[in-house]
Amino acid sequence: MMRTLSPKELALAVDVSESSLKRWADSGRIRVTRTAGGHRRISLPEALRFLRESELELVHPEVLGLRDLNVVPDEERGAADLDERLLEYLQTGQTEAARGMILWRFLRGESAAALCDGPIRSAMDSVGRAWRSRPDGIFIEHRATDICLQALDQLRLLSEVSPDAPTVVGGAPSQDPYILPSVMAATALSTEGIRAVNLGPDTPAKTLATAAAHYQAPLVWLSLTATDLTRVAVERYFGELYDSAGRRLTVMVGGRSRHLVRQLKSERIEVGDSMAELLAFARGRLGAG
Ligand code: B12
Repeated sequence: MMRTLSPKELALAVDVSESSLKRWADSGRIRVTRTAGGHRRISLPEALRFLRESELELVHPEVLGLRDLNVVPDEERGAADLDERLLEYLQTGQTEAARGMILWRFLRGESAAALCDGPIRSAMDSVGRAWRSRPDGIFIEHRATDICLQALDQLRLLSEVSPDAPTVVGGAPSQDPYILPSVMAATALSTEGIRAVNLGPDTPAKTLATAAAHYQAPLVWLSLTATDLTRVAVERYFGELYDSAGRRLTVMVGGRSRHLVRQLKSERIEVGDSMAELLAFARGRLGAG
């Protein structure tokens, strides 16, 4: 069960009066449900949506159970070099600070897609360049990946997706071990209300086809990153995918090795460079604006 808040709790968290909060609820600025006894209740995702769209500061995040935010010090909130701070947290293994920074930026109004395409992508790029030159590079790379996964999972947990929303499925193909890009895809979609089922790395074509059929997915995403993927292997993968699912499947491909599909002529394969593009394409497919 998703946690709900009383107007009093949310008022306390953002440091406004309970009566202001009730007024906003009654005017429809905040969506509320009612308990059997008629008391207003606000779901946590709805409280966060309201916060993201308002100018209000979350003064007491612990009231909402978002303790990570307390580790973003006040002086950091105005800093111009937020992206560099995030890189430092990822490089030095400051898990709570990195999670707090990403959550704080999300609540300040940045989308998950923008956070993935911007600061997280560029930080992981820097982390990835260090592995050759430092003996501890691979350890840092694995640790940073896990910290990003924790931060993105947190955003996913805080999003609200209707159970009967259309479902987009995706993952990375066989022999591709990369976890983060597909978690980014799932996070970018679900934080915008699009249900996303992530099958993760090393997903056989038949499995992806089974999931697409199960959910009658209007779109499948495929993230290609592994350095040893070949054009032939990718073509074989698509062959199997279409054999199992039928050619009507619409697939959006992205990731560092996305060039491998360039030869694959099909109007049902779209290539994208970013989570923003995935989100825009998914919205178009779902007719969601
Ligand atoms: C973590 C990591 C690993 C980990 C992965 C852990 C895990 N389980 O996930 C492990 C240890 C497996 C690994 C191994 C290797 N790695 Co590595 N790895 C990385 C690193 C640091 C981060 C990867 C990551 O998660 N990136 C985060 C995502 C966000 O970045 P992204 O892929 O660019 O995604 C963006 C877009 O491409 C797009 N996108 C992604 N997917 C999709 C999907 C759709 C549909 C759309 C529209 C868009 C889209 O949106 C994203 C956000 O903007 C990268 C550095 C980097 N720059 O990414 C190196 C990197 C990819 N690895 C590299 C190398 C060389 C290797 C190894 C060969 C090292 C070795 N000798 O063992 C092996 C090869 C493994 C293999 N089979 O390919 C090189 C690749 C160089 C090249 N030739 O392209 C990189 C670039 C590092 C470097 N600069 O040298 N790696």
